Amino acid sequence: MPSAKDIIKGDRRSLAKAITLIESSKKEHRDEANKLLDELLPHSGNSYRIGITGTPGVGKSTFIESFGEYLISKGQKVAVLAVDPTSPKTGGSILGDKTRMEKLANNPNAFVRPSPSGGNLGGVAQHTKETMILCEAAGFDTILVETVGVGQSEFQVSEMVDFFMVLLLPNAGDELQGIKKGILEIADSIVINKADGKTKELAELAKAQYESAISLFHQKGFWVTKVLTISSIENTGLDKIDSLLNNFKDSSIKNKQWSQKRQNQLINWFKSSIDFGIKNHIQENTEYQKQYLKYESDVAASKKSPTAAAEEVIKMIFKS
Ligand SMILES: Nc1nc2c(ncn2[C@@H]2O[C@H](COP(=O)(O)OP(=O)(O)O)[C@@H](O)[C@H]2O)c(=O)[nH]1
Ligand SMILES: [Mg+2]
Repeated sequence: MPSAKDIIKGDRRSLAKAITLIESSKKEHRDEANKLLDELLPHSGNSYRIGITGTPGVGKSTFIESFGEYLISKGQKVAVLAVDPTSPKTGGSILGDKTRMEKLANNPNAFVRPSPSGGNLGGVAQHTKETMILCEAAGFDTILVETVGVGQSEFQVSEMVDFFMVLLLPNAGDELQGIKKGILEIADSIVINKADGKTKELAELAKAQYESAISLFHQKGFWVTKVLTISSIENTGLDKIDSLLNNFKDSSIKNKQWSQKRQNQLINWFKSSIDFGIKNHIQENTEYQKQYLKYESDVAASKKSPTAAAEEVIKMIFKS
């Protein structure tokens, strides 16, 4: 079993092993993982947690590689995690092969961990929160979490990070339609990628359009969503993102929102652990699983109301 001491020392093998424990659904592994998390929690909290979303092909992985290298060149250690629930249709990764980010992964100051495979969104998001704690204890300064718009993944990621960024393509008209309702409202910044070559002008145009779109919705609190243009292949605009992130953090601390958000992250983690724990409990026990599936088919056939069925399942668990 990997030790907390080795993880704090920054030993990558121990960190990788600990993450594997976290991702395991075996009871004894969960127990070990929880023990490690308890030991490491006091050593966590010192990173900047950044969520990055956007439709496939917008350039999330390319951006993360470029920006990761940029931060490392400034002396940081960068961890990259992904929330990529396995698609039930394809059974494969939605974020794409590039989530492996070979260039960055070979950098000694980077740690790239692809999404656990075969998981549902709840489980994947749960493991990512825990993995984030391990990475912080191991001394990473920035944690970049990549996700796509599958199910509620963007919303789940936005609840586990300090700063949430939406990457867009330079054709605003089309893109505005593809974005899930509410995403722009929760974005701390909108970043228009591919502001290079033939699409450079289009990107500037899109920036103006998004700025006026943003001015239409009510912004509460200390921060107004910022729109930036970058090129992840030409590495332009990365410095603007860096200073934006620093401004956000300063202003968030000054307005007493930083620690408030961290507290909310912990509470969300606690709540989702209860949901996740109950689901796990059902899955682990063959008798419960059998009963659960029976209720599910009764619900599907309208033989039982979903509320009544859920209550009976909960009663069944608590009786034991
Ligand atoms: N011109 C241009 N192409 C880019 C840029 N960033 C990414 N790409 C290309 O867009 C495609 C999708 O990039 P990828 O990072 O895999 O997108 P993801 O699906 O959002 O992770 C690849 O062919 C990239 O080379 C950029 O800033 N400019
Ligand atoms: Mg990708």
